[in-house]
Amino acid sequence: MSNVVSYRCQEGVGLIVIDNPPVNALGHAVRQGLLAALNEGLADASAKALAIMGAGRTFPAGADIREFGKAPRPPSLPDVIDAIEVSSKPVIAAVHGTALGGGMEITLGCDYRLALESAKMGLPEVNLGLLPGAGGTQRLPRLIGAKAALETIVEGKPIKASRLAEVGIVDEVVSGDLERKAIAYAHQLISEDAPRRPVSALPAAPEDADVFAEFEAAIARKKRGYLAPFHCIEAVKAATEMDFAAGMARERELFVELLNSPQSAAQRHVFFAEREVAKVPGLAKDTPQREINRVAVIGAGTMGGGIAMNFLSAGIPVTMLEMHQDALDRGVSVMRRNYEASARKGRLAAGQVEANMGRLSTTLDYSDLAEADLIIEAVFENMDVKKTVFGELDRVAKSGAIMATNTSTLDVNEIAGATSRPADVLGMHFFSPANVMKLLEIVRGEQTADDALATVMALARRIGKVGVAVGVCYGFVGNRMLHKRQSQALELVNAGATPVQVDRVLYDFGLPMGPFAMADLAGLDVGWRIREGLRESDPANAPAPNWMDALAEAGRFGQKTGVGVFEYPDGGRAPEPSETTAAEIDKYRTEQGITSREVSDEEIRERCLYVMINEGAKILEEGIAARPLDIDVVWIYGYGFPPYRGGPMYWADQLGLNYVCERVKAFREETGDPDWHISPLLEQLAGEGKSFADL
Ligand code: T1G
Repeated sequence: MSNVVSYRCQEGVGLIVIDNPPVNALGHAVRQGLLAALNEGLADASAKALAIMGAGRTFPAGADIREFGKAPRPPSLPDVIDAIEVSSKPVIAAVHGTALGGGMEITLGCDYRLALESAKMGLPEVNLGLLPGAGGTQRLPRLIGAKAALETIVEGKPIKASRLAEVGIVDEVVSGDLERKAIAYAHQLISEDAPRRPVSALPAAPEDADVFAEFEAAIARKKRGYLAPFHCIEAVKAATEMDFAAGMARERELFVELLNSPQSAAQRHVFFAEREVAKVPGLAKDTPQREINRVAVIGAGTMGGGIAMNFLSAGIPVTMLEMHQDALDRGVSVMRRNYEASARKGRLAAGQVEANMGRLSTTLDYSDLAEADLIIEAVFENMDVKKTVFGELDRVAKSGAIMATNTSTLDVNEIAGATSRPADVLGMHFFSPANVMKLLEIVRGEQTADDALATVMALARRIGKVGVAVGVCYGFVGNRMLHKRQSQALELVNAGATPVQVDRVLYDFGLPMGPFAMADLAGLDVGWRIREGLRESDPANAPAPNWMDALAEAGRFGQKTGVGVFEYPDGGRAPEPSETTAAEIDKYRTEQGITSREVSDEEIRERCLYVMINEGAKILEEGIAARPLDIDVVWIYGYGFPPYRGGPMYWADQLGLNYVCERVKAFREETGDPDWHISPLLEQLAGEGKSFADL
C-alpha cells in the first residue's frame, strides 16, 4: 500500500484519498498509489462506486512542478486519468481547496464532480509556460465548449465552485463534511443507476475557426512574447478538429515543446522564486511575530490611500491621519471611487465597498494613532518632513508598534535615528498604484529587530503582496537598478537615438513600457524637482540640467499635462512623438557639442539591460539583496520584467556571464561612464565560468 494514497470502502463506496502534503502534488509516488488504489477499488466487490479525494488542505493542486526537467517516470498522469475514465465502476471526484492543473484534469477523467462551496478549480499551467498536459485541452472543450475552455486554459485563473456548477464542470456544490456528502452522492448515483459519463466520449463541438482567430487577436498584446498561451489555443483547436486520441497526441506534442522551452524553465524559476523570497536568509523560520490587528497610515494622498486600501481589503482596520480636513476628505473619496470602480468590474463582491470603507477611520490628531500595531507614513519625500513625522510617532505610538516609512529613496537608518526605538523602524516601499502592484520592498534598517521584519514579511502575504527583504541604499533594489537604466536611456538619446526607438526596443524585449513612456507616466516633474533640489543643496555633485529638465521646466510633465517626452492627444495614454521634444534634444546636443550618430537597437538593449545586471551584481556584493532571485522577483512584480525571461539575473545567466562581463567592459571603454565600472562579483563569476544561480 502506498503511503501517499489510501483506499478504504465506506458504506459501499471505495474512498481513494491522496495524502501528499502540502498540496497533494501528483508526483511519481502519488501516481503509482492512485493507480494501485483504483485497481484495489475495482477489485473490491463491496465497492459499488469510487470517490477520489485529497487529504489536508486541498484536492491535488497539480503535477509536481519539481519533477519537470527530470526523466519522466511511469505511470504518466494521462495514463492514470485514462485508467480512471475506463474503470468499470462510476468514479466521483470530491473537491475541496484548489484542484488545479493535473488535479482538475483528474476530475475531468471522473464521471461526476462534487465540490465544496469554498472550492476552486483551474488550469494554471500557462503561468508556468506550459499547457494542461493530462487531457485538459481535450476534455474541457468537450465538457463546456471550446470558447469557454479557451478562457479557462489561456487565462489560467481559478474558478469558484458556484461558477463551475453554472458552466457544467461540477455537478453538485455541497457544504459541510465532504466525505459524508461524497458517500451520499455516490449512493444517489448508484440508486439511480446513473450512467457512466466519460468526457472523452463527448463530441467536441466544432467551433468555427473565427473563435480561435478572434481569441488569439484578443490576447495578442497582453500575451505578446509568450509561447504557452498560443500553444494552448492550438491544443484546444485540435480538440475541435480531431478525434480524442489524435487530439491527445497533439496535446502531448505541444506540451513537450513547451516543457523543453527556455520560457517554461524561466517561468518555473519565477514560481519558486516568488515563494523563496519569503524565506529571508538569516531570519529564523520560527521568529516570533507581533500581532497586527490595527494599522495607521499617515498621508491620504495617492500612495497613502492606495496603501490603506491593501489593509482595508484584507479586513484590517485602518486609521488615516492627515494635516488638513480637505486633504483627508479628498483621499477618502478617491479610495471609495477606486473600490466602486472595482465593484463595477465585478472584482469586488456586493457590499464589499461598504465593508472595506467601514473599516476606515480618519483623524487630524496624532494621538489617535496610539493603539495602532503598525504605522506607515506616506508623506512628502523629504528627509526633514519624514524625521518630524517619526519624532511625533515616537511620542505617541504604543510600545511594540512597528513604524514604517514608504520612502522610495531616503535613508531608512537616518529616519530610524529620529526615534528612540530604531529596532521598531523599517521601510515598506509600495509601488504605485499601491493597491494594485504586488511588489513590496521591505527595507531592513541596521537596527530593525528580527521580529519586526518577520512580522512585516508575513503581513505582506496577508495583504496579497510579494514581500522582498532589501537593505538600505539609494533606491534599494528596484529603483537603484531603474535609475541606472534611465541614465543609459538618456545617454543613448543624447548620442543620437530617439525616445521612440529606445522605448520600442525595451517594449519589444517584453517590458510593459519603455523608459520615456515610464517617465511621462511617473511625471517628469518628479525627477526634475529632485535634481533641482540636489543642485541647490549639493551643486558640486548634482547632475547637470538635461533636455528632460528643460521639458519639465516648460511645464511638460508628461501624461498629467498631456505633453512630456511624448504627446498624449485628447488626454489619451498612447504616446506620440513630439516635435518640441526633438527640438529640445537637438538644442541640448548642440549646447553639449554632441554630433548625433546612428544608435543600433542592439546597443540600446544591451546598454539599458546590462547596466541593470551590473548594478544587480553590486547590490548582491553589498548585501542589499540576499540572493539573485530576490532581484528577479523585485523586477518581475515591481516593473513588469517579462516572466518568460525569469528576471534580470536569471536572464543574465541564460546569456552567459562571460558575454555580459565582456560587454560591460566594452561599454566602460566606449563611454567612460562610471556606471559601467564592472562589478567585481560579476567579473569573478564570469572568470570562474559560473552563474548567479551558483551563489
Ligand atoms: N508542485 C510542487 N510544489 C508545489 C506545487 C506543485 N504543483 N504547488 C505548490 N507547491 C509548493 C510550494 O512551492 C510551497 O513549497 C508549498 O507547496 C505551498 O505552496 C500535467 C503539467 C496550490 C494555490 O500551477 O498555485 O499540473 O515553499 O506557498 O499560497 O497538466 O501553491 O513551502 O517549500 O504556493 O497556499 C499546475 C501551483 C502544475 C499550482 C497554494 N498547478 N501552486 O498556494 O501555498 S503543472 C499549479 C499554487 C500541471 C498538468 C500540469 C499554490 C496553491 P514551500 P504555496 P499557497
